[in-house]
Amino acid sequence: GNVRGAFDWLGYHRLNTIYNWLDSLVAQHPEIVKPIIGGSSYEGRRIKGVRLSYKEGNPGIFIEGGIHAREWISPAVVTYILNELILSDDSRVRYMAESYDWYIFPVFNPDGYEYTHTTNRLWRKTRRPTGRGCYGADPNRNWNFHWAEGGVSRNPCSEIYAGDRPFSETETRTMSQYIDSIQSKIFSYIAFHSYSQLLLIPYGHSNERVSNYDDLFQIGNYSINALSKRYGTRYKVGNIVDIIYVASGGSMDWVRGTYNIPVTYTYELRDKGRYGFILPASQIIPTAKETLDSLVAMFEQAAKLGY
Ligand code: PAY
Ligand code: ZN
Repeated sequence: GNVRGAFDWLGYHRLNTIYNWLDSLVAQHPEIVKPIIGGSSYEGRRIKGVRLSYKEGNPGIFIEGGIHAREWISPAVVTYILNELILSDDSRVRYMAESYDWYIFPVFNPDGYEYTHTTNRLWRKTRRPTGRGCYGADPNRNWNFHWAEGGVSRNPCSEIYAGDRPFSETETRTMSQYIDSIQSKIFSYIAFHSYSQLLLIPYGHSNERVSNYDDLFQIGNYSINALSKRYGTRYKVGNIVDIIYVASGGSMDWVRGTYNIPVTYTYELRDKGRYGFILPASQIIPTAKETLDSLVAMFEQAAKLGY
């Protein structure tokens, strides 16, 4: 059963269910929620999002979910956060919700996401035929910033295939064009992946630190400290190369490197490998609640540091 019509956080949902729910938000809250078709997929699906705004001209925060198909907790957490930004009556959540303009896209890779529901639960990539009978590029290796420098494969059958060239994939090309059109309105870009319980700071192509690394590290530590308070869930903060591995061509790195957007993080959500990508649905709400706690702390601390 679910409490708010056809949508809940008790299970993982198909793309159409998520999209219908986004439409229902627009219908129910037309003054604050506007629909956005940010891009499209190889198989012709739309990459749907919303803009949530209580006051024209607030600084913008972009939220990316579901770029990797099998990381189901990502769209689930992103939709939960969107719902809370609209309906929560917690004063800190309300303040955050109403102080920023939110660009929220729960599923960046709709073809892959559907494929994980119909055919192969552990699919990661997009679904374009890439040669040798293989399908898909890694949509988090295909962005045009230090493309294919490391932590990628040029083999079209690999899980981390970088694509034929930067933005060879419909999803990354179209979403990059959308992001380009709104980049002057955003100061923050947050991507949600799973799993590993990490809060990642750019970059992934080298261990070069971004200019405000010390600020991002400090804000990040406030954020994961707040995250741990509710259930004791432990995260680590750091540069991608230092705390996970080399991975070039990711979306966050492109946004940071191209536009110098200052507050950029990638979450690796629960867990640390016990269930991995197959995180039980009973963990959606706890994961989403602790993640929302961390976002509140993140943007409070960022504001204190002048962001
Ligand atoms: O920019 O987020 C980044 C790079 C790191 C992620 C990546 O490989 O794109 C980390 C992995 C991910 O979420 O895709 C971690 C998971 C466990 C994996 O598939 O290796
Ligand atoms: Zn991922």
